[in-house]
Amino acid sequence: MEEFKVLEIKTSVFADNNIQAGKLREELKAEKVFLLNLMSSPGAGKTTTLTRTIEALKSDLRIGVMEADIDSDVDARTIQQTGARAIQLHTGGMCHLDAEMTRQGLEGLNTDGLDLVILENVGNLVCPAEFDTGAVKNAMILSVPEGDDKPLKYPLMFSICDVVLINKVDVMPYFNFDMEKCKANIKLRNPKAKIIPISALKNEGIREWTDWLGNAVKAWCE
Ligand SMILES: Nc1nc2c(ncn2[C@@H]2O[C@H](COP(=O)(O)OP(=O)(O)OP(=O)(O)O)[C@@H](O)[C@H]2O)c(=O)[nH]1
Ligand SMILES: [Mg+2]
Repeated sequence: MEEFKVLEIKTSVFADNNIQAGKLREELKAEKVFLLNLMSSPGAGKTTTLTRTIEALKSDLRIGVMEADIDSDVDARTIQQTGARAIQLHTGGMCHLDAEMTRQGLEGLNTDGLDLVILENVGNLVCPAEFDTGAVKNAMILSVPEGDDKPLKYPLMFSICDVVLINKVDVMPYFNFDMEKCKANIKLRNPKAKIIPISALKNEGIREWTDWLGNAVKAWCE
């Protein structure tokens, strides 16, 4: 199997990240490549969910993954085992990616022949929400052990996401987590957000998520 690259990416020299992000989206549209920005706090289940997502979609879509972390290459190694094209991005201590860093990652990954690229952003509920990466859609994972009040505490993150996956529903009996309250808290921040409860570990709820993602990719690439 092909070895993946580890790329040190540098923060933007451009003053206006929003302009760079808009340009990147236009280029992705022209190339018919769909970029998903996946965010969560550390350990909510991004890599596990990505593994399930690739398993479900790899017969229909050619998929690449950019694993962004401050250090290590464990996530790219995990993703590479699925057969998807993978790259590990090191952010030089930054807790988020901006559009220029995302562009560097896409160049390092090489998007030729890909339909879907997923960026696993740095685990954090604050900084990644503040920077448009140029992605077509934003998704986030909130996991049950984090608590149903997180949409109230981290409003920006919930307000910018098109989809919120509520992961680790298999451990709900062990936590004081009220699913209906959590959904209401998300809707308070973002009435349009699609909310999908899943267990990435048990492979539950993944079909609804991958149907949503597959349809979004098709609509973008038409
Ligand atoms: N019980 C349970 N555990 C899960 C589930 N999904 C992930 N985990 C576990 O949660 C831990 C973290 O999962 P990862 O997929 O590495 O989470 P991550 O968000 O990629 O973590 P970082 O990249 O470090 O931020 C691992 O021990 C997983 O096995 C789930 O649905 N249920
Ligand atoms: Mg991970």
